Amino acid sequence: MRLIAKGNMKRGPMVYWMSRDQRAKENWALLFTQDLAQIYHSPVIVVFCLVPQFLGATFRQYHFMVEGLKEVEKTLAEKNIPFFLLTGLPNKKIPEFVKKHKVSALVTDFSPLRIKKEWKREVAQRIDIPFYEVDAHNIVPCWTASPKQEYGAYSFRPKIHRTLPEFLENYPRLKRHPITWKGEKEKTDWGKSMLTLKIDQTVPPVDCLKPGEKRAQKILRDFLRNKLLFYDKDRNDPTKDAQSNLSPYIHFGQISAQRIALEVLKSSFARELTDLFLEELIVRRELSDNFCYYNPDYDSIKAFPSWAKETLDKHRRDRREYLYTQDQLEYGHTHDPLWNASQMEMVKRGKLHGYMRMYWGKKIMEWTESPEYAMKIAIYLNDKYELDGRDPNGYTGIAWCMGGVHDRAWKERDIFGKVRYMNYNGCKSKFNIKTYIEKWLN
Ligand code: FO1
Repeated sequence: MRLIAKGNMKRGPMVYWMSRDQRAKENWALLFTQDLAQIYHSPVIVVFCLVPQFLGATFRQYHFMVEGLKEVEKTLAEKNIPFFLLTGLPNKKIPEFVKKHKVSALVTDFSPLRIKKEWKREVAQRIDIPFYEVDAHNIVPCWTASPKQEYGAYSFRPKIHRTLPEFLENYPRLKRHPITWKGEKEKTDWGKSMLTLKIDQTVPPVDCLKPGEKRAQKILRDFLRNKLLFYDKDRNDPTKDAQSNLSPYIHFGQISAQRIALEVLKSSFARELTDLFLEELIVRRELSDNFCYYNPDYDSIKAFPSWAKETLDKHRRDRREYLYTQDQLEYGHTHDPLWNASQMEMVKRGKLHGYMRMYWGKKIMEWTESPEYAMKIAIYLNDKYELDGRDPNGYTGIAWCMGGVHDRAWKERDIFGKVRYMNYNGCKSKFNIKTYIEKWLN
């Protein structure tokens, strides 16, 4: 927890402005708000500000998020904590709410993205009460793990492992709040709130991943019981459903990485197996928050390491054997059925397999006229179709593909220069390509 802005407490409720960590249980930001409220004998209120559009999110992501929020409202009500859904921009709606209800202090969760930094700054300028920020998303708070942008997992891993024991602890229970809020509270009108959205309604919800805290716990149990054992063998095989499928739930905060890590460590699996999964879940994921937090250009080629910018510049004019437009890529109309299948998996399932994400990104780089255009298309498609789009993990993964972020230089070649190359044969050795193509291209 850290104090964003000082101020004088008022006599009203303590408020948690929920944004990234959309869960009632095991949420450090909410637990901190409740602690504050108990010290000052105040009620607790949770507000969520539903914005009309958010970085290209479509109906697919908003639906997943709102269904999860409905569950949050129910769970909070059982704990005597009212949930307010505000619609509009937080820089206006949050200060209004604070003034109207004479809020004592405001708490919010942490996101490394530019948009959340702006929201926080503008809210802080418009309120005069204490304003706290709690990193409820990472196990080791982003600003504690490292004070600067890390070069790669190798430099970040020791820092995480050194501080992990202090933070990887069990959560206290969210108590039924002893002080009831006496103010008026009309019933949340979810339908009416959804009408305020100005989003692309043509991307449908996915039916294979149902939203919500309870469903996330079920998927975690299923992963531990049926998949973790095969994780090292099958995790890179997109024809097998061997990944955890937890990333959309983590993205919306419907489950915490801390809970997942605690359950994996409690399981009786061999350490080298769990270490592999925890490397992805903890080191790689927190490294992506580190990258986005300390590098404001995380969605541009400006964020690439200098060796990558140099080598890509040198190869800007290399002949591209294939050149595709955004539409051709979006509809999977390239010469490569494997790549087309990966695009269709993203469109249909809303979650492209982790291994295929690399091939998918590398080929966009190879088949477009510039690294800038490649980044723009990859981010656009990822954020339009992926349930976990707009996530630091996504921006970092794309920057890894296009510009060697957190990677090293490789043997120089056309177009990529010294940025790591991936090809069809690389996939052939990993899994049955024909099976994968049949699965997604019919
Ligand atoms: N956060 C909000 O506070 N309000 C929103 O209306 C909102 C919409 C939204 C839609 C898609 C999506 O992927 C994320 C969205 N978020 C929203 C932000 C999200 O919860 C995180 O805060 C960000 O992803 C930052 O990591």
